[in-house]
Amino acid sequence: MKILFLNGPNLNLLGQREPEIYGNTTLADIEGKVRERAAELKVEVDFRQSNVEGELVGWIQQAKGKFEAIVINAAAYTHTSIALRDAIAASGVPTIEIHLSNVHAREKFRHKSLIAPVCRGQITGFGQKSYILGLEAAIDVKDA
Ligand code: CA2
Repeated sequence: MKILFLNGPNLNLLGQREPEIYGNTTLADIEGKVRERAAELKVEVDFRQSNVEGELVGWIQQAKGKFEAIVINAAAYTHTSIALRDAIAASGVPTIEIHLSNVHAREKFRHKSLIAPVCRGQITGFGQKSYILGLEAAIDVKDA
């Protein structure tokens, strides 16, 4: 089984800015933890980040037939991107939405996710553990 992890804008800055919200862990650290758990669970992962909406859309479009699930932290595009929502819906690949912070406990504009209705579920607020929970959820949706 292959699972595609997608990370949206500014997540490349993790561990360098706003540690009070996002912690000191870098995206590379998180990728390492995801890869460790994926090895235990005997699944393959591809882990990508982009600050460009169209690049994320392209990766989602190409996922069909190559990946059995997508785990996405769309970052700020979660709250703005109809393009990402349409790409997820069109791909037919089961997709799990994840967030480091609890978006529902933050500013009102973060409470709305445009991608949530086309995702299988949302994991939000568990820090880097959200990625591990996303991985486990992705394996579960494939078995469901
Ligand atoms: O909590 C999450 O994972 C978010 O997806 C993170 C996004 C935010 O826009 C979402 O509402 C919730 C922000 C990612 C940017 O991360 C930064 C990390 C360090 C410094 C600046 C931004």
